[in-house]
Amino acid sequence: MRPPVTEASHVGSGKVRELYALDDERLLLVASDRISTFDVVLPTEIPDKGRVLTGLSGFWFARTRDLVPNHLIALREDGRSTECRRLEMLPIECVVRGYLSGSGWKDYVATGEVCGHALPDGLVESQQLPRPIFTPATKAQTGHDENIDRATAAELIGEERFDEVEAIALALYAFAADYAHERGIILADTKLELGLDDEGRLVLGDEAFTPDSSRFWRADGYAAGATPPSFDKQFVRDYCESLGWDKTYPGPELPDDVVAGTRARYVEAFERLTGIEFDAYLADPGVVLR
Ligand code: Q0N
Repeated sequence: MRPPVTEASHVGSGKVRELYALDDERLLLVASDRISTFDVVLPTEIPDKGRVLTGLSGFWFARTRDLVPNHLIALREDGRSTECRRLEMLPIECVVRGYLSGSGWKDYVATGEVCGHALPDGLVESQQLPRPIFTPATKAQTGHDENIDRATAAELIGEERFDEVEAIALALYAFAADYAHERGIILADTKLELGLDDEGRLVLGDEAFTPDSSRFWRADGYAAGATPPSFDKQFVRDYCESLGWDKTYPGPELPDDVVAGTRARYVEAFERLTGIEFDAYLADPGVVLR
């Protein structure tokens, strides 16, 4: 993607986002319209996906700043770029799970535990946990993040910091999961990234409570014992499965109806969660911060 500011140097990229330096203290986080499924970035973009995710993150940052400060400085007029404070990111992914899915479910089946949390016997896939659990992971440079227990995470960030991070992550999840549930969406789990500011205070960075960083399920129709359809990516997954694609690069082009249906799901998630019309966000991204 072309740097949006010529003086800004590219400092990092994820599968679907880019990070540029604005100056010593500030970064620009740009969310593209790229979409990944089965860990592969597809050649077809979903129009406005990056704006939906940027708007949702801004919305949550504005509503959780009393729980923990965050890196947001400003949303740009393009709706997809966030000016943010430069942090020293912690070397762990801060994952909270309220439901048993993905790697949490896999680990439970194999060991009866997730990240050292012993869980009751007999849980089924996608079941709600007795209480949400903090399940940190390493940040893999390539391949998959690896779930780690308290002792391993504490080696990376220290015991005291671990306790602080766990409490913050659980409080953030509880807030967002309650909020989403009142609007018909289950926040099954979420991945947060925390960093330290120049005075050593914990600050929430990256994106927060977006469909890319979290598992969103429709509350109506939710049932434990299977994998609920993904709120946002189900059309894409179903289409990819129908092709018999082997899930290696390059992924398939998406037909127009799959693109349109998927864009509609992202916009629906935005509007249900924020209560704001997406067109109002496009006209003035600042609406999500008020
Ligand atoms: C940072 N990552 C995670 C975006 C996500 N505020 C910050 N200060 C310093 N570093 C980071 C942030 C933030 N956010 C976060 N990497 C660096 C991964 N990136 C990959 C590129 O897209």
